[in-house]
Amino acid sequence: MKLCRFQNASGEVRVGQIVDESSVVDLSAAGITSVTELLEDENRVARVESQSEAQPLQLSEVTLLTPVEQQEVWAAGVTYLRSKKARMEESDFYANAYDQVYDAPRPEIFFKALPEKVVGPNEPVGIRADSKWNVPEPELTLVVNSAKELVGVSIGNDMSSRDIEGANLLYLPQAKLYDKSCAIGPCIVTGASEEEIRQWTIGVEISRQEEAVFNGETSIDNIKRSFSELLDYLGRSQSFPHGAMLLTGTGVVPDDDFTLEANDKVSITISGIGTLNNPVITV
Ligand code: DO4
Ligand code: MG
Repeated sequence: MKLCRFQNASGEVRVGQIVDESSVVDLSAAGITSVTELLEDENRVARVESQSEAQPLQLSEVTLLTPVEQQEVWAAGVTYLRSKKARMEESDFYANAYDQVYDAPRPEIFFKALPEKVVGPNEPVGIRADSKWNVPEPELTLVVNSAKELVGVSIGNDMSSRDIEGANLLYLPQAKLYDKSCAIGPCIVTGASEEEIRQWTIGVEISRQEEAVFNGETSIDNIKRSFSELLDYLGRSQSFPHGAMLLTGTGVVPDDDFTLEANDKVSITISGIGTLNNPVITV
């Protein structure tokens, strides 16, 4: 089941079920007004299916929004070998930290974004004005409810300033968390098991003036740690009254001579979910 938030032609925000590539069913007639509330409900499948006869809207007539409402957004790091290698290369003095965290029992997990810093489909993601080396990080995003149960997955972009991150590990929050530094969408897929999700691929294409300037893809199965392991550490000693999102790390990193520019377009595709498209601006 693909759940989304959208704005209809009258400007009202609704929760919907994407039923095929071009249509979405407005779930407000089933009393569903928030994604968060639906993810709390054990009977969500039946509630959504109660609208299966409803007349769908064309996706082209609505504006998809990020599915993030009040959830905290966190991110795991150095969960793919590719990420470990890239980080060790960018950081002369701290390479050892990345090497060690890849194999350590405790994963790297950091706070990524407040909901107001998260953008949705087709909204601009930001590159920092004080950074010279910026990349998108395409990441499978785990969605948990307030019971810390995995209730869905989405697509995330952990926008990162590699020069700031590489200059000093203590600058990580500045490299990772600023206006428009995270995109999540276009929907939340519920009901898929970890085994199924691990069969999916994740890829990114970056285009500049309509020309592709970077393409890369990997398998979700290359994530070193299990989803339950990541969620276990995320949920230790903290509660999430509205649920949370956890980006699971990147396995696709452009070569070191690549940096994003304003007006580039970033398209991240996860085979079982869809595509998240965002233009780039300087913030
Ligand atoms: O430690 C730096 C960040 C790692 C990260 O964001 C990733 O591996 O995706
Ligand atoms: Mg990342």
